[in-house]
Order: sequence, then C-alpha cells, then structure tokens
Amino acid sequence: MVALAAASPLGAQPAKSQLPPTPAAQQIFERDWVLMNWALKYYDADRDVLLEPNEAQAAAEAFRRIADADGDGRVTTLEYRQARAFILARY
Ligand SMILES: [Ca+2]
Ligand SMILES: [Ca+2]
Repeated sequence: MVALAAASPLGAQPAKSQLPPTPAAQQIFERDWVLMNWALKYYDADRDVLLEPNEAQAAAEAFRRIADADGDGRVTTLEYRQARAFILARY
C-alpha cells in the first residue's frame, strides 16, 4: 500500500476571509458578573455599558493573559478561579 495523502487536491470549499467573533468570549462575561464588571470597566471601548463581540474578544484575551499562570495557552478551572479572585481583590 502507498500513502497518497500529499497528492490530494484542495477541496471546493471557499476560503473564509475572516473568522466570526467567538460567542464563547461573550459567554465568559455573561456568566460571571465579576468578570463582566471588569470587562466593562476596561474594555467597553464605546462606553455604552454593553460588551460587544469585539470588546468581549479583547477582554477575553486580556483575561487569558492574566489567568494563564503557567502559560500553556489554556485556562484551567483552578486558573480561572485564581484570576477571578485576583480581579475581585484588585479591581
Ligand atoms: Ca460597548
Ligand atoms: Ca494554563
């Protein structure tokens, strides 16, 4: 048997020019008022007291930088709790 994986042509699917904003970013804040207050305070760029998808995205990225203590790119439940406590105490 011969593997021909490298020879397969590209599929007919159109390339996506951009990714849609992840709803997950907003859910993080809708679920937790501590994080929502923090996000609105620092990332509500247009000051309408609503966290639009782009603002939620920026806030989620900032939160991940704060929370991901071991820098593996993932926020575990423990890291999430510690970051939430940190934000609650400091902001
Ligand atoms: Ca806003
Ligand atoms: Ca981590």
